[in-house]
Amino acid sequence: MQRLFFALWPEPALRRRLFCETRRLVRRSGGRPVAEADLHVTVVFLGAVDAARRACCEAAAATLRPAPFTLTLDTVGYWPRARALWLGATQVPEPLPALARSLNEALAVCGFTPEPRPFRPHVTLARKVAQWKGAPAPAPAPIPWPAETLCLVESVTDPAGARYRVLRRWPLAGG
Ligand code: 2AM
Repeated sequence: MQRLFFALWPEPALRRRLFCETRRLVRRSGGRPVAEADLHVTVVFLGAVDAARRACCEAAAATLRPAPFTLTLDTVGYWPRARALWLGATQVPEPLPALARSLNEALAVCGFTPEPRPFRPHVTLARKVAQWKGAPAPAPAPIPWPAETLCLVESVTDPAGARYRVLRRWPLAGG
């Protein structure tokens, strides 16, 4: 079994920028930083999947013709229950929730039921953040993310926490 999810994965230059421009914020949060290499936006979380189901998920992803879009990350938030500090977008471009919806629909044939909670695209920056009041650290300047691929990612849990590995990519080409 593998623990899998679909995600947007930043290219190295964007990943660097996301990491550098949020470093001060993360330090102030007192939480455990997400490693630069692990920054991402989850589109659909799958959980533990065996080889046959993984093949089904890959076939499902290949049926999509998602449109490309730019996600502008311009806001910082904190979820107390998850104790997570995250970067998000005040304006989510419609092709992103449309991608999550169509992927969820395509995955139904593989036996998945869609996540009932509303889709809140975000980049988790730090975990185990005990408390976050926002001030005095301002949000970083807006960071545009031109999304060009959908990725299937494996989450590998080790004693230091989860690390991620991109397994496959599909272009967002539209049409
Ligand atoms: P998070 O960053 O907000 O924790 C791998 O775990 C990725 O899938 C993370 O980005 C995580 O979001 C997301 N995810 C969504 N639903 C999840 C769930 N039920 N369990 C674990 N991770 C989940």
